[in-house]
Amino acid sequence: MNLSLRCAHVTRCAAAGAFGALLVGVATPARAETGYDAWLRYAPIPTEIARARYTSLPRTIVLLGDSPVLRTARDELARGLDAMLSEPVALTAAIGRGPAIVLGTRDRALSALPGAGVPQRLDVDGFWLGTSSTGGRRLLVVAGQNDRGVLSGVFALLRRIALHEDIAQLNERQEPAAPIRWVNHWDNLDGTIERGYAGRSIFFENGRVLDDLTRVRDYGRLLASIGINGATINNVNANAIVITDGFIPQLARVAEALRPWGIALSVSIDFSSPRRIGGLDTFDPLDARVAAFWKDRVDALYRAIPDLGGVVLKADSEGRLGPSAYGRTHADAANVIARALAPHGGVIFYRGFVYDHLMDWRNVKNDRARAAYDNFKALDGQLDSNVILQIKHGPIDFQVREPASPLFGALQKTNQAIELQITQEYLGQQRHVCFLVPMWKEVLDFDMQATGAGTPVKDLVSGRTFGRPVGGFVGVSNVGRDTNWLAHDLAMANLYGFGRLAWNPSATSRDIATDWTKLTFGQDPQVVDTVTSILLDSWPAYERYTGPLGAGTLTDIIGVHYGPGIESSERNGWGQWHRANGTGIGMNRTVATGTGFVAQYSPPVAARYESLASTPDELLLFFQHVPYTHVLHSGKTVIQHIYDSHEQGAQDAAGFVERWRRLERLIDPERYRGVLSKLEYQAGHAIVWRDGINNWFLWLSGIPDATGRAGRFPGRIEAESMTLERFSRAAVIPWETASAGQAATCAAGGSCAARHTYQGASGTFDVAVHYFDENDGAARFAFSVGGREVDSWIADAQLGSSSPNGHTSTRRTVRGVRLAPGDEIRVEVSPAGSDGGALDYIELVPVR
Ligand code: GCV
Repeated sequence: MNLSLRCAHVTRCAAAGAFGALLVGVATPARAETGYDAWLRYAPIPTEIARARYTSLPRTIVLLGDSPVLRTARDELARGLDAMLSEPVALTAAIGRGPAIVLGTRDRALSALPGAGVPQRLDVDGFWLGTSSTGGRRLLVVAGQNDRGVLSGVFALLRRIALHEDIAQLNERQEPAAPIRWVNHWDNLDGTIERGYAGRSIFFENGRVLDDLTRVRDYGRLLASIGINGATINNVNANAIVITDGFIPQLARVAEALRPWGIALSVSIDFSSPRRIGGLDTFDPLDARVAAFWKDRVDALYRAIPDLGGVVLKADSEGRLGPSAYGRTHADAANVIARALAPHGGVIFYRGFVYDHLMDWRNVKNDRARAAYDNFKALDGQLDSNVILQIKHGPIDFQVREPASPLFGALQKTNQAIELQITQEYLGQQRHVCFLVPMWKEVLDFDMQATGAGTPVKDLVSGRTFGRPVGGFVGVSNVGRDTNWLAHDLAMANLYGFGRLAWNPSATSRDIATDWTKLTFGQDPQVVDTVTSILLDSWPAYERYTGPLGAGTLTDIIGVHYGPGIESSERNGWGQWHRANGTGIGMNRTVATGTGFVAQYSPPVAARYESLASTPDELLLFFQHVPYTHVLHSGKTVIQHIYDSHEQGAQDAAGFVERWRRLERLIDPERYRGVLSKLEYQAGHAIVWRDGINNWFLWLSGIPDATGRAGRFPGRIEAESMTLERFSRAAVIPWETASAGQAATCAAGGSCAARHTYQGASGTFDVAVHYFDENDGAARFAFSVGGREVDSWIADAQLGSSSPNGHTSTRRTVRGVRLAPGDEIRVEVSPAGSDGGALDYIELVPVR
């Protein structure tokens, strides 16, 4: 340990010496609550709790051994204790006579403290937290199976303290469910992120690794605190350059930033690299020159990064080149690279996300859901032992609800990892709150009945069921440069939850949500109840207003995957079909009359999905095509369920705003306001979804809503029916994403205005102004009543599109507007850039 350096980084240095104590309070910059520290805020513990629970906690940390990860563990513990308990701690390298917290690997702890109860065995990365009074001293021991285990143990201890738990009598042994707990990033070398919604890459810019890797180190800290042990930093749609001699030193810098946190770096590779960067005329995996190329590149990677985790490969999918170019199998492709990695102890994640995106949609027997199984089932047993098949959790692509991929249950001699998407690509893109842990758990807990009952997905992927040497969990985590990492403070619960589940997939959604809330927002019971319940209600709400009954997320699947775009799924080769027509909806995937996908499940599971009677309502349209009048187990018809669900979902989203508002004085103003504006936006966009989908099904089915709500909008005044100054009327595409299919657009230059003279009874109203916030400019909107401007705003959001449609459709509510007969309501729009400042409607909602 370089003591002079250490002193430079601490706020108080009282004593130093070879084995002497160094009293430190590790500097914790006082930060505003920006969300940057996420769940590692280490908020000060109230004095009465600190006195009651932590007075006897030793203030000396003894580190047995030395390594970058062990030093990180010691420093993190010092940092956390100093921040939470406001007392400096002493750091030493030897156990003295006084009380101490002892950190070390199990082997070292066992030999230094033979009677302390350290377990003889621990699984890889596991740890033990225990208290002992060996030799009359009070000791708290954090023993790890390895250095990473020590670090995880330290974070577990800090979490207990941050949660105000009693730690007087610790005897806790924890081992992760699986050796693979990795994140993937879809970052491009130019700094953009595919499906990233929180700013540019924290790793890359302009074709290089960023000079300042502070954020990477801080991200490593977040990941380590939840037990993640690997990170792939570049897009699976990989740039071949990453493994060139010119680029590898840059990767090494990222590896260096992550190493102290016990996170192994890995890279996505391009299968055609031998041809693109290797000077060969082929990338045929069975060509000896290609094998030599991979060996050369992998050796070069390991020379620079000896602890590289491995590589990730997307091949023969969505236009990426793969072994099919030479008539070779995926096993040929995976194994040629696996053999180059094996001498270094590296692994290759071969993605199971292989499908034909140019499928003939007219053939009703075609089915994208079949692809993963059809491509890989026959290869079971042919993949080398350091190949891991990385399988998306459902058979399509991270839709709002999918059944578990049948491939999980079909492989007995292949290592697997489940791929979960933390990034909310189809689930609101971190503008909508959608806590994904309950959705993931449905899949992880699902019993595939691979060899009879008792083979849940979580045991298959961890390798437990069939005794595979390696397996686990991969989360696609597209954090960005936004201060709070994922743009929405509540979205961080998904990153946290992924780590907790990868460590222990049996943890409950409620426990994860509660812990995250307490760590992120504090312990006030009202805050904890409210935030936890919003999280737990959020996925069901999102499902209700976007795609109930297993039809998929009814979004624009050939665009940005965000707002409604129901017909975009149909009549193209991408295969996310819902097959809605005038009489019914759903993909018939049965064996008897459909695509036969159901047969990919084990017989008992297949039997459940084959029969209309036993298919659960929530997955009905994934497996069956039914008439709109089909009666669900709930007793409702399918069409009425669609109408009701969308009404309910929009109400749920509105309810989140009301629930959050009650926390105003209980949460710091920065995060309170940040989340509030996101929730208000979400409530407006949920209405866009509700109206788009209900109008579309009302039109297509011709069956009215029994409650009379679908298609009826009391208080709504269409922009195109207002008195328009310089506005033009324009059709919106797709039609269902604008009220009455049209908008008033201000493309004429200068300002445009829409006027309406109120003729109803006097009263107070919340007035919703519904407009389109396009990417390509920043239109100014002003709302006036009787010549007085009541509200104004700039529409400058980045919603993924520069046209009026379901992505850009946005609602602004002007609250508490007094209206009397004859009052003129005026919306004025001043476009800037090419944003046409389109207005859809205003809606008057009486305030009771
Ligand atoms: C990185 C979906 C996404 C793509 C993604 C792909 C994949 O198709 O929309 O952005 O590509 O999945 O997982 O490879």
